[in-house]
Amino acid sequence: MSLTARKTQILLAFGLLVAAVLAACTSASAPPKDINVSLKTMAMTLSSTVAKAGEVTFHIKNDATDLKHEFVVFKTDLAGDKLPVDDKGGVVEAQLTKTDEMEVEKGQGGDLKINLTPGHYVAVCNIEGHYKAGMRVEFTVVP
Ligand SMILES: [Cu+2]
Repeated sequence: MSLTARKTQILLAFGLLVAAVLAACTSASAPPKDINVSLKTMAMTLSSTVAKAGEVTFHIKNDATDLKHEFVVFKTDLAGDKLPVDDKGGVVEAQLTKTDEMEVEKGQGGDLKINLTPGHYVAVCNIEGHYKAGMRVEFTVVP
């Protein structure tokens, strides 16, 4: 084999390796079935705002050092800041479709598994005043 052919072969092999790595990276960014949830006074963040339909596990951590918080998940087409509230600012859960919820003491954590169908969801902390103070986040479940 000539030196040129050998070089071509090496370049081809390298190209295939790059393509394989790129493909692996692409599949790694597919919607997750595990989502990390951080609760703070007064904020809520998710490691991903897109999830894959089916059993989704929320790994919840209450990162606050002062208060207990909740993670309550509603399936709704309403925007995160447009949920029905009572005169104390609490979300009226009876007017919504609640999938599940978990309370987490300050500094503690826990896993919550929920079977989710495709659609739009809003998660909130429904301890009095916390929703209005900003403890809410929207996410989408895709097929
Ligand atoms: Cu809260």
